[in-house]
Amino acid sequence: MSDMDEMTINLLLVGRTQSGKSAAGNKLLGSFDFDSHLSPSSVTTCCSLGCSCRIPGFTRRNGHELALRVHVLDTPGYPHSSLSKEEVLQAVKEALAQHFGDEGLHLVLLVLRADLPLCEEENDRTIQLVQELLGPTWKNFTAVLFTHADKVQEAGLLADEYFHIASSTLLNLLSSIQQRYIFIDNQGNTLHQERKIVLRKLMEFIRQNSYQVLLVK
Ligand SMILES: Nc1nc2c(ncn2[C@@H]2O[C@H](COP(=O)(O)OP(=O)(O)OP(=O)(O)O)[C@@H](O)[C@H]2O)c(=O)[nH]1
Ligand SMILES: [Mg+2]
Repeated sequence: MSDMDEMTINLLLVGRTQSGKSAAGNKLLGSFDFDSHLSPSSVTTCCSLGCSCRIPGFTRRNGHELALRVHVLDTPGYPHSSLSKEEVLQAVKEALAQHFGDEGLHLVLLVLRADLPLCEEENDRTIQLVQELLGPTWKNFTAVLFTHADKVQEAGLLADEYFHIASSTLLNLLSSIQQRYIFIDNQGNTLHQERKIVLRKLMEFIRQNSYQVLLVK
């Protein structure tokens, strides 16, 4: 909380390289802060913080109307095409301490491509990284952010059907984080209204977690 009439939410993006982390960060911020493009090598090689403009009258808390500010920490993917696991871990730990060391972290967004199967080996690697970053309470602060929702839609898959045929690895992951997930399409032009819907859903996850923050010093 940064002001009496304003709330700031601190978000961390993690996930495999080229999953759409930076594009998702831009969408959440309503900006183009992060370099995002198709590449046969990892684009993001260091952590960077993006801060949104103030969104007036976004939410209410204890009977008061509050504006919202969004802080997003974009990170190098893991596995990465040129950084080792230790290098990614070190970079993210330092950035977390630098940017969210005082205020804490509200939510980790584990970015997965909705159009690719989640396999056990990949999931184990990512979860291990998240655990090493955040400690044993990581599950309370993690939500899955599915990118490439446009591809799923193009394939004519509805949400029920998607989860009916999804891998057991994915279903187990979602169950372990109390079904906190959101689908986004980073491809088209982001409408202001669409961004608000995504942010409202994230705020709901944060509210359900009693606005707790994870201290990452
Ligand atoms: N169709 C579609 N393409 C997407 C979506 N999200 C990201 N992309 C594309 O995927 C590619 C990689 O996106 P990035 O945002 O750079 O992904 P990243 O995870 O930050 O990648 P690294 O920094 O290399 O680890 C880009 O060409 C994006 O346009 C999406 O929701 N739908
Ligand atoms: Mg990136």
